[in-house]
Amino acid sequence: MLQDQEVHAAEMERTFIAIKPDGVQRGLISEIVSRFERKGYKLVAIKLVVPSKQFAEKHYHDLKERPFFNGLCDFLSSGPVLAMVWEGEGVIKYGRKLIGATDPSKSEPGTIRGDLAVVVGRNIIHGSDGPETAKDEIALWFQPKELVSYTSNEEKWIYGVN
Ligand code: IDP
Ligand code: MG
Repeated sequence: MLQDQEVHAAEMERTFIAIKPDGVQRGLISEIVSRFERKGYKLVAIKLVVPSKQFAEKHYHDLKERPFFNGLCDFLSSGPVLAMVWEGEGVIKYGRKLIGATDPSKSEPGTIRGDLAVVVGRNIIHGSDGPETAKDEIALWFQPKELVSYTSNEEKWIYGVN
C-alpha cells in the first residue's frame, strides 16, 4: 500500500508560468510571484531571459496560423521574460484560474489578468494550458538540472500530510 507521502508525491504536477515583457517592465514580478507563492504552490525553477524571435515562435508554435502570431512573437522576444516552473496539486488547471481569461477585458476581478491588465495583446503572463503543454514548455525553457526538487517546510501545513 502506498504511504501518504507517496500518494502526495504522485499527485504533484508542474506547470510553466512566464511573466511576459510587459509584466516585467511594469514592475509586476513580485505581485505575480506572490500570488502563486501564497496559494501554496512551490517554485522549482526561475530565470530571467530575453528569448529570441525563433524561440518565441517555438513557444507559440500552435498559434502560427493566427493573424497575431508574428506580433505576438515579436513582443515576447522584445525584452526580459521571467520564466518559472511551479509545482503543486492541480497547479496546471488552477494556475490558469489564478491567471484568468486570455482577454483581460473578460478576466474576472481577483485574477492576475483581471486585476493587472487591460488588453489581450498585453496580458502580462503565460501559463501552460494542460499536462502535455506543461511538459513540452518546461522542456523548451529549462534544462532538467535547472529544476530544483526539494521539500518545503510548509508542505505538511498546506497538504496535511506528515
Ligand atoms: P493564453 O495565453 O490564455 O493561453 P492563447 O490563446 O494561448 O491564450 O494565446 C496566446 C497569447 O496570444 C495570449 O496570451 C495573448 O497574448 C495573445 N493573443 C491571443 N489572442 C489574441 C488576439 O486576438 N489578439 C492579439 N493577441 C492575442
Ligand atoms: Mg495558451
